[in-house]
Amino acid sequence: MEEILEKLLEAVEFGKVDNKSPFPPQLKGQDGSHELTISAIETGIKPKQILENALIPAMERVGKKFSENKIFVPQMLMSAKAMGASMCQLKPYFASGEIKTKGTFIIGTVKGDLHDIGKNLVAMMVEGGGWAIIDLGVYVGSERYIEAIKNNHGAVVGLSALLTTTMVNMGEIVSKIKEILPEIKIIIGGAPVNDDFCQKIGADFYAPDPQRAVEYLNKLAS
Ligand code: B1M
Repeated sequence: MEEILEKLLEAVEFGKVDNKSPFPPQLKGQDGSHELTISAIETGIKPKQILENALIPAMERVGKKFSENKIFVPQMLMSAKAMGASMCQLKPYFASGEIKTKGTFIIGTVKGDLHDIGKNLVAMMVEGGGWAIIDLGVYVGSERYIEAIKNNHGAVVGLSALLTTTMVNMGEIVSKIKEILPEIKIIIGGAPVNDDFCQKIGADFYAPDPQRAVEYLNKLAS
């Protein structure tokens, strides 16, 4: 059991999706996260163990290496893809309630902005950290955030913006959410925003990268 989870951890950490995938070269010809997750389930390993002993630690390693500039966006995307292949096999267990999530994270790129690469990375890392994700996509205005929050009691909200022009929209969305639902925790991120801006608009936390978002969320959940 240990061996298969170690292999799965390695596959996700280094972005090996399936046995046909040529990336990463050092794992060429070996099973990827897709096959390893299926084998783990067939061997009788509980989905919760797969998540907690392979996927979450793998994404923690990836997040840490990314924060420390030891890996870059392409490697992180491959890891996220490998994690996604594994999560596809685990989804039915989430749906049945056999795996409990730490909470729900609603994420979107703010109105006026269609950059979604960073937002998608954050969503995948947070999902890998054991959270249920509601991805509202791009061009998201306050009404859609508020509707999603009302439908998901206790959820945490994440806003992403990549344009200096859409930072203004981010501020307006935070104000509208806090006006109606002041207890909701809001994380902001994206290249043009920073901690000062976060405080200025009344958001709760600025995450410079996905790992910092995961760490903040896990503190909220503990
Ligand atoms: Co656009 N674009 N773009 N673009 N684009 C930038 C952002 C820009 C800096 C390029 C430049 O001029 N040098 C510039 C913005 C300038 C500014 O406002 N200061 C720019 C512009 C101007 C534009 C257009 C206006 C161009 C035009 O049409 N004239 C237009 C805007 C369209 C719109 O949104 N309405 C536009 C369009 C596009 C494309 C469609 C072509 C494409 C987007 C494709 C897509 O996302 N699906 C695109 C791209 C790819 C870029 C660059 C090249 C790359 C952005 C990216 O994905 N980075 C970018 C220049 C650059 O950065 N070199 C640029 C990688 C990504 C992983 O990083 O999103 O920062 P990032 O996410 C990071 C962190 O910020 C953080 O985690 C991620 C990982 O560390 N993070 C969060 C992000 N969200 C978070 C949320 C969190 C926590 C952390 O919690 C909720």
